[in-house]
Amino acid sequence: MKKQIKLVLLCFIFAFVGCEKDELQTTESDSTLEEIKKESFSSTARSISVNSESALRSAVSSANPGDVITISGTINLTRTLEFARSGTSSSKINITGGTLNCSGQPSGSWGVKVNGSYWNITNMTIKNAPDCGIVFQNGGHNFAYKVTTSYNGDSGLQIYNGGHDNYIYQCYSNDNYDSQNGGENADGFACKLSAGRNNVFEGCTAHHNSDDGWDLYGQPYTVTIKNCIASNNGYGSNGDGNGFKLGSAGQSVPHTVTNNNSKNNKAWGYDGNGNTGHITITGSGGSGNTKGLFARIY
Ligand SMILES: [Ca+2]
Ligand SMILES: [Ca+2]
Ligand SMILES: [Ca+2]
Repeated sequence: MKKQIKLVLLCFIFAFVGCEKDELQTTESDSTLEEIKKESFSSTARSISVNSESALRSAVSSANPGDVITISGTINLTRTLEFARSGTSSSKINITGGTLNCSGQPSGSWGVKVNGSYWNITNMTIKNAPDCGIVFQNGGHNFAYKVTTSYNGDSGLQIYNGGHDNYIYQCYSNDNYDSQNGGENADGFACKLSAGRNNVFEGCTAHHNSDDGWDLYGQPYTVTIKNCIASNNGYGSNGDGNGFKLGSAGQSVPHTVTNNNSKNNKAWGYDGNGNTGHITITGSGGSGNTKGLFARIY
């Protein structure tokens, strides 16, 4: 209400300045105008610390560019937490710290869903979601740093459904397991089916996930994976167990997979999985994978 009154006042003053400039004399009017302009056009970034689900939801659903939301301790989520708002290229929305325990969510829920753009998500653990831990879709230009996804009921961190220009840096994904499918689906990191362009994973680790370490199944655009480690994946009885699954049959997508280490996975270290695109595999190696290091890499 206060904002509306100020807006009306602002419009009035603009009109006044435009039409009656000669008659506007006092410096007091000038300074009032400056003050109202300032308050109307710049949203003041907030720094908020939250330690409850309701406070977290409120901070996230009203987040503006530049905000810093700090999670303190562990918050138990009773349903999916959605990041729907967006920052800007020069002023991200920042959310950092804490643990989100998603075990109380309804069956089939993702722990966190990022539909907005320009979020910095840092130093956070997301665990025990019935389905994926965190899913990036629709939006883009999101940055995840030191995000750990563990013990979720599908992939730990997934990008799909148009999610683009996401940079996943030094994140950690382990022990994700879709027990209802015998572990057929839960990958450490999945960028698959329908993700957009320019997604990058750098310096991340996936281990002891029930299906694959990384999975680019059906991904139509080049994904970059560098300086990452996949180890001991494929623990589900139905798990495929590739360190890096780099596409699928019927595709020709040239992924870039540089300086990675794939070790002790149940199947292959690196499997093109029928993707006939040229995969640049420079500097990538590994050891101890049951089937071998490279399969169907062209
Ligand atoms: Ca699922
Ligand atoms: Ca699978
Ligand atoms: Ca998979």
